[in-house]
Amino acid sequence: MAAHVDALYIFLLIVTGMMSLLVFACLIFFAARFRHRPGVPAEQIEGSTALEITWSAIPFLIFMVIFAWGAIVFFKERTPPADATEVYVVAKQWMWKVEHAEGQREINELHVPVGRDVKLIMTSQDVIHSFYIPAFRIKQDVLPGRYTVEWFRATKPGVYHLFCAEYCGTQHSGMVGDIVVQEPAQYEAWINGGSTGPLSATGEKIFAELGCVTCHRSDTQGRGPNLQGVFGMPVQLEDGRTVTADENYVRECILDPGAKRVKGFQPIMPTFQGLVSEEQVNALVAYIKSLSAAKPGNAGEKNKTSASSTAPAQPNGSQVQ
Ligand code: HEC
Ligand SMILES: [Cu+2]
Repeated sequence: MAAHVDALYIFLLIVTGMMSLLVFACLIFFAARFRHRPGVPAEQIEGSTALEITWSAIPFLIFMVIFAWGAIVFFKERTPPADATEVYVVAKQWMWKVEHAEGQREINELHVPVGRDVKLIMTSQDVIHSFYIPAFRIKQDVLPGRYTVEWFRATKPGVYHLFCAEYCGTQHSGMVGDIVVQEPAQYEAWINGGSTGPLSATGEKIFAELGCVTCHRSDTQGRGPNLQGVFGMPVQLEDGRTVTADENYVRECILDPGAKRVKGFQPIMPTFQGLVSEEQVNALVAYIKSLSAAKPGNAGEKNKTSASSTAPAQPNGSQVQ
């Protein structure tokens, strides 16, 4: 995004610079030209409709250009491509914890391959932080209690600064890190070295350990909905609303199930607030996502690891109930 943001910014600088020059040039010229001279008294000149329309219409058009251009850049920056590689980020006072779908974890470092779209799914364990990579011109607040996302595609290998850009306590200024952009081959070697297995597989384990499986079975006999193919699909709620099962929805189902009850089920799902860490929630989200073909981005490799036996039902994301 850097080139787009910079182009807009340079345009703003040129426009405001030229306006300043124009204002000062007129100021100096008029002050000299119409000054009070002995025998020639300064006179007040008032009113010119043509002039007023001109200096309203031209700035209006310039502002609309800035508005449209800014909106285009903004929506591009705010909309992660559907097939982006997903990376989970958990912020805490005062560090960045990163977890890749492949299972690699790192602290205050984020390894990414050059030329690939990367989507960060971020949350905080305590206060508000902000994930800021100046070189990529992206910054996004990281909030406790929900996910926020941002995305980028690194175009040049190298090491780039990561800063926390939201004052978050005593050692806020030390909450920094490195974005390590590698050539694809180097990155493959890194991502495959010494990992604990895919994040979705970790999630599957937690899903069993916490007893989620007792209610959420892969057939229709469970007391809770079958979660196959749910992710990315619309869900009908008890109160009549329809919501999309995205990361924030799954997260809320786990931590505050009362907030959105699925239609046609007893409200028996207990809250897991306080029982699971942010990392465990991320793993559960990754697992539930892996049960669905709706996300082309990671469905591929994850389905192979955790949902191969139940895969056939998925392509049209068949809805539960
Ligand atoms: C006691 C049974 C029970 C347990 C244990 C349970 N759930 Fe649920 N879950 C339900 C029921 C019933 C619903 C549907 C009603 C509702 O939304 O509360 C549901 C809904 C959900 C949904 C929304 C599904 C949809 O179709 O939109 C998700 C996601 C979910 N649960 C995940 C989990 C996870 C993860 C765990 C384990 C940490 C878990 N559940 C444990 C019973 C359970
Ligand atoms: Cu911070």
